[in-house]
Amino acid sequence: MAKIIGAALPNVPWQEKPAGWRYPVWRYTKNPIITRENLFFANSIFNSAVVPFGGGFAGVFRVDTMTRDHTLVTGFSKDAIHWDLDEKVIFRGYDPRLCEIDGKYYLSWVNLTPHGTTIGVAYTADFESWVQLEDACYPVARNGVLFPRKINGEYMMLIRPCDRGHTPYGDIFLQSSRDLTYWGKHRFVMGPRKNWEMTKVGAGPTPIETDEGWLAFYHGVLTSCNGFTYAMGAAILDKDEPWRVLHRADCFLLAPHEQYELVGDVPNVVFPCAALADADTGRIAIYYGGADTVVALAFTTVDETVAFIKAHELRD
Ligand code: BMA
Repeated sequence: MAKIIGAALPNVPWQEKPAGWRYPVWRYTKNPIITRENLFFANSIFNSAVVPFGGGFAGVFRVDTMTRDHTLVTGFSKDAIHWDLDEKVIFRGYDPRLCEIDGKYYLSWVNLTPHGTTIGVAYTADFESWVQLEDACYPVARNGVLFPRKINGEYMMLIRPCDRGHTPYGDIFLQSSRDLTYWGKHRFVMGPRKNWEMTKVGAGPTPIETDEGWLAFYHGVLTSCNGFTYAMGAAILDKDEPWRVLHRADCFLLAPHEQYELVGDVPNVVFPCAALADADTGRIAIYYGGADTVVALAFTTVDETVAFIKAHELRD
């Protein structure tokens, strides 16, 4: 049985797997959990990040406004399902990720510069005041995802170099830093391999530490005659050298099949940005954007996902 290495989270949101469902990931029956109704002047609220905070939960939410500006706002919840969002914009940009390292909550996101997108980094203790650090990359990059602890004394971040547009390629790389300011030691992690992710891959939620290595959900993109289709895959990265992929599923674990994933501002998108995990039970709740319009929730357990990855191992 695979185990999560980390804190207990007895209030992780949860629904049992539906009877007869053979796949490792299942959706919350009341999806979507966040829509534009959650905030005045929102066109869409999607690709968002959440963490346990103060006995409840806090999050940073991607709100594309009615002027179609990309903004990030905070939100709070008691049960991680019903959220109160704040109208105050904390940063401009999109696709936030959150993780706690040594008692601080770090936000990484797609920061907008005149030269293209890069990875913004900031931290907070209270989700009220933020300290913004240097951008973690030169432009152009997206999908910057920090590991939730230092590895061999260094912070590590997954990144996805790209172009200024809707990039028709993309591999996941890793970079390291002693101080969250200077980044280097770039390593290739993974690129597209199978048809479902043939165009590009990008990191998803903060990796989850397990006794097998880092469980990393990610997104993979297929190009069809009708444009891009975004689905979620999963891999296990080496504990000490996380650029080494130990196991990787050859198929998606969640793809746009439900109406709120198929229909929206950008159809056919499942875009995972966060996961909550309970080390005691192995339960994992995955937060993902549906069709660039809403936030949805799905469930798995560490054991089911690890077993599925190994049963559907990517081979040459
Ligand atoms: C990517 C990002 C995501 C978005 C996806 C599909 O390039 O912009 O925010 O969900 O495209 O539009």
